[in-house]
Amino acid sequence: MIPTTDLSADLKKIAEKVKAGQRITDEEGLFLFENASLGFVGSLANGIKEKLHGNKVFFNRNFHIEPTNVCVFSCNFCSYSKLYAKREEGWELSIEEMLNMVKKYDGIPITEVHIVGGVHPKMDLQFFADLLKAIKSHRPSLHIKAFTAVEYDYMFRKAKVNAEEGLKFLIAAGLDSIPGGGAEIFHPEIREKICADKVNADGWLNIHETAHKLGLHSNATILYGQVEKYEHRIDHMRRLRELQDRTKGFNTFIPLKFRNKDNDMSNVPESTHIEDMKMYAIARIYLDNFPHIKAYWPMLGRQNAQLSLSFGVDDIDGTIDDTTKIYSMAGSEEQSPSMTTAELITLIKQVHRDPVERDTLYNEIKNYSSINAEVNAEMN
Ligand code: V47
Ligand code: SF4
Repeated sequence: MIPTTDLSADLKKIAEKVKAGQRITDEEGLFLFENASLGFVGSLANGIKEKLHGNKVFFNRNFHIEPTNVCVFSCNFCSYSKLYAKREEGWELSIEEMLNMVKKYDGIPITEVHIVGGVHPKMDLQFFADLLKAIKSHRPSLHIKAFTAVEYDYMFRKAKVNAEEGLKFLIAAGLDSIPGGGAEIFHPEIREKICADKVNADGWLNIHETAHKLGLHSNATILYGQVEKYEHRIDHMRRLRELQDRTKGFNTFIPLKFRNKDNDMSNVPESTHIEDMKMYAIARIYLDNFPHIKAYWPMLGRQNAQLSLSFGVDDIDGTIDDTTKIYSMAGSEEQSPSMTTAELITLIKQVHRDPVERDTLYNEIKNYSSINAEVNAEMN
């Protein structure tokens, strides 16, 4: 698109393209970030969301295990590993301790465990394969979504295996899919400033591409609202859109708002709520080949998660237990994130959407639109 001096005519052209189901260019994406009102992008994004998923909003029943906050890397935005470095709070869980966390959910109808943490020099490929095996042999039907590309890159290099060999080894042990963390911002100019020493963009994308080729699905994130510019957000999403064109392996895109408490970037102000909604909306518009856009409520807070459902978001993740520390330590609204299924359903219904419980791969488990959350005992 060649911008003219007539802003509203240029925006109208983009709107026509989007409504016709056409892909927008990088220049048009940037133009939206720089010139479009929140209402404009919100309405386009909501139109796409409703075309794809109607009035449905997805959630799942999951819990998190964070094996450790010890980390060999030193991302400047990370409050989590910082506390360990200052000897203020650190943990390293054994396989037995993590298995006991899984056992706590015996008889409770959760469908997913999400495992992610710091990169501990002693927790290696074999340790994690043993962990996956232990969980699978205790509860074979539990979907294991585990480890970011950052953790894989380190454990595979240490074990001297390539991505394909390492992933095959973990799939044999019980790995089912890969979460979206560690992507941050791919552009080297920003990556160098915020997380110089961990896997770069090509390494992150290669691990996800290899996983997709082996039949796994994965998610992708962006850490926005820190020192990046709009052009870096577009660059990030372009790399993901290109990979998705090749593999179709991504399920969902998750914008993660930078939180600034107790980390080395505390001087960087956090983005406004308006900026947050704009990020969701433009992600929904630009990433035309991603089936889902997720708002991670423990980081955004409940009300903003509700608001995001009018800005292109169709998924608000799950009933995460308070084992998730990466955000509470960085200053999110949710200091002890946990919601019952009934609370999640009520949250979605309050904004007149239809709550649908899904599994990790977005197979629908139950539509709660005509079920009264408060009186349904089986939901907690
Ligand atoms: O990669 C760390 C982020 C991510 C901060 O795939 C921060 O379903 C904001 O990726 N401010 C890990 N963000 C969490 C993650 C995730 C979460 C929920 C669902 C899924 C999924 C994936 O947390 C890291 C990093 O980008 N993070 N510190 C911070 N101060
Ligand atoms: Fe380590 Fe992840 Fe924190 Fe970076 S964001 S320091 S890789 S725990």
